[in-house]
Amino acid sequence: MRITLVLGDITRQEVDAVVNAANSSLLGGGGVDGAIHRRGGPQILTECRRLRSAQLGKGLPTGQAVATTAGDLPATWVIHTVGPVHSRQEDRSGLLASCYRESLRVADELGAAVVAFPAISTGIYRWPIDDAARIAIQTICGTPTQVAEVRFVLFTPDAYTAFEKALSRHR
Ligand code: AR6
Repeated sequence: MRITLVLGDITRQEVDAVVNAANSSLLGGGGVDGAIHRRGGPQILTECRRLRSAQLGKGLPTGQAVATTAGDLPATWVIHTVGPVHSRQEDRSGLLASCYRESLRVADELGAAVVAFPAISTGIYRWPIDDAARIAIQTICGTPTQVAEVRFVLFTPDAYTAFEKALSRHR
């Protein structure tokens, strides 16, 4: 599997699947989630509502992932995952790792070859970027998958640099 880094907007990526840094409600929010629903159009929310009324009555638990259509995005699917809110009292890194692992598992189920990830939990959920980048890279590299390319789409130069560093440490 190839890992690539891009500085840019995840909603512009022509990939098989884009991962959404969602919340448990699956009904939208700010950050990546807001951008995906805005640019992807109402079809994504319709499918999220359907999931909520079917198997996800209590919402999507933190660390898990589920797929919907990508609506008007230049991708085929959106894989929604719920990152943990960062805490200084409690180590939630297992849940952050789980987001990456579970998203890859769903990507494999879909047959997605190229998958774009944001830096999950590093915005509204306040996870320090260097630590989040380390967890993301270690988990992706340590998870067996059929996905051919994982593309990290970083929104700021700082996030890009953090992922570059994490990747070079790992290689
Ligand atoms: N493309 C790529 N990365 C982006 C984009 C974009 N268009 N927009 C922001 N980022 P966040 P979280 C970066 O807040 O921390 C929502 O309300 C951003 O700079 O989107 O997991 C959900 O509904 C940051 O580095 O996700 C949840 O309630 C990273 O993406 C909550 O926010 C993640 O920031 C989830 O918070």
